[in-house]
Amino acid sequence: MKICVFTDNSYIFEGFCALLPRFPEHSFDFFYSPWNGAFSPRENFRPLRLQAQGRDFYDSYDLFLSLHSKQLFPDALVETRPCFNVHPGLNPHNRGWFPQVFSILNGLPCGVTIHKMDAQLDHGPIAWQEEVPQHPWDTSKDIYDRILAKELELLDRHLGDLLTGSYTLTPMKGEGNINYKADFDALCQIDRNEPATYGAVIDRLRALTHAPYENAWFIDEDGKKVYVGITLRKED
Ligand code: 0FX
Repeated sequence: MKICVFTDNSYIFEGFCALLPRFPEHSFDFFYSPWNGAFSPRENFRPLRLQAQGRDFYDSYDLFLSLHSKQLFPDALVETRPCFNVHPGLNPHNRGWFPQVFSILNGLPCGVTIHKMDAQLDHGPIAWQEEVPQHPWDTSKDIYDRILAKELELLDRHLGDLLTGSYTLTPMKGEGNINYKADFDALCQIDRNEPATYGAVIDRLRALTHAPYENAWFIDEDGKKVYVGITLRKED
């Protein structure tokens, strides 16, 4: 089988590659987004704009995988070829951008979903999914690290099943909700005059604390951004 993998996440890429010696009968080609400055071309891992590809490219693979690819898979691809997405969220909850950030704020569950892709974002019947725990002392980074570990655990357990077609697809339980990058950007701007409970403030800062990123900010008297994060520690 010839498999085409699009990824923009180095941690998942490395973890996925570590599984491949178990599947010598299959061949894998890897691509990343041309605007992804974190990667540079190497053998079998090249930048490629998926939107610029056509039918010949689609037909040259048996299976397409998105491992945190920042590129939207074209409708013509997902509607005609088997495409699976490894998504860092528990569909249908908080589909889209940075699911765990929004789970901290709206209390919906988070986790990992491996699903067949259709033309909608993070949407389609589910092959495997698992929730990860979230606690009141977690930041976005704490939950995200758990999600990444769970993604590799599910891939370790199920990649063989995916490659042999040994899975059952289950429809999503409803359409859920969806968040976009603009929703995340709006959260980052803190209005110091906005009334809020301590609980809401702590949750907003937990959701936006994710080293090494500086997310939450307010503007000071000099018109400069001041970045804000939070530290939480539960007693032993
Ligand atoms: O690769 P990824 O973990 O995933 C994101 C989306 O959440 C996912 O739904 C989509 N399928 C995928 C293609 O893109 O994104 P990342 O590596 O850019 O960010 C990882 C985490 O880092 C994110 O969940 C929150 C945090 N982060 C990231 C950026 C860029 C921040 O807190 N601030 C930021 O500015």
